[in-house]
Amino acid sequence: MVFLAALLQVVLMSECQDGNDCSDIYNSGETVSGIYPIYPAGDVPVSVYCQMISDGKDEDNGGWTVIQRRMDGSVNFYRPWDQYKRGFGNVASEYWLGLENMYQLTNSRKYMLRVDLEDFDGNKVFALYSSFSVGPEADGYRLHVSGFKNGGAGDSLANHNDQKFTTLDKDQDLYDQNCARLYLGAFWYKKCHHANPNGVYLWGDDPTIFAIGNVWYTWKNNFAVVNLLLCTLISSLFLFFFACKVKQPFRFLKICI
Ligand SMILES: [Ca+2]
Repeated sequence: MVFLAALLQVVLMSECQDGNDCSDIYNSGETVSGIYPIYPAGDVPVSVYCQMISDGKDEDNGGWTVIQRRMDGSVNFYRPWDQYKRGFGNVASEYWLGLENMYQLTNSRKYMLRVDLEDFDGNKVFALYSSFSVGPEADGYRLHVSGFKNGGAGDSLANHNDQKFTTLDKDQDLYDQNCARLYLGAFWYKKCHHANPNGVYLWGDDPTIFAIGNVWYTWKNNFAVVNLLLCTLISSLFLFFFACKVKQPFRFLKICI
């Protein structure tokens, strides 16, 4: 009886509480994409865009938490450390969820990461990583990403694995200058990047500009293949989504390596 009462309490609590992330919200019956509150740290709500997929392949279906998105150049992403830590932008359009929120989420559950990319001609590709986590601030919010599967984009994050996060005012990269200042973004730079999704929104191709745009180095560079919808999950309950819908041309040059 005591056991049943405890079980009932757990069930009632799970039904009454909002989810820690979009997968919880999806599993509670909300299957419409939109803005929802999530609780990365368990108490303080954070607004986020949930990409809900219920009519795709089994591996795509679920609630995906968008942690970064570029889509119209409406938000300036060249910002200092405290803003990348806390998060900024507009959850209805372009935003960064915040490193602390990413740490809190990925510290408590196992997540996969999906990077969706689209160019100005409407070509869409993605990269999928079966494991994604961000370390604590004390360790520079270090990136841990592995288990790459190609959705046509190629693997431009391997170069960034195990790197600390660098912003214009906090240089934690391995280059002798500040990569964020050199390439007008903020990221888990190494020396400096193969991917620069927080770079400048360029609105079109400009061959005179080098590496400051939303670069995904491996796309269309003989590394990318087909398998556009390939996607596997660790668990249907724990999905993670890194929407980087970068509607601008990509640069295919290796930088500072
Ligand atoms: Ca440096």
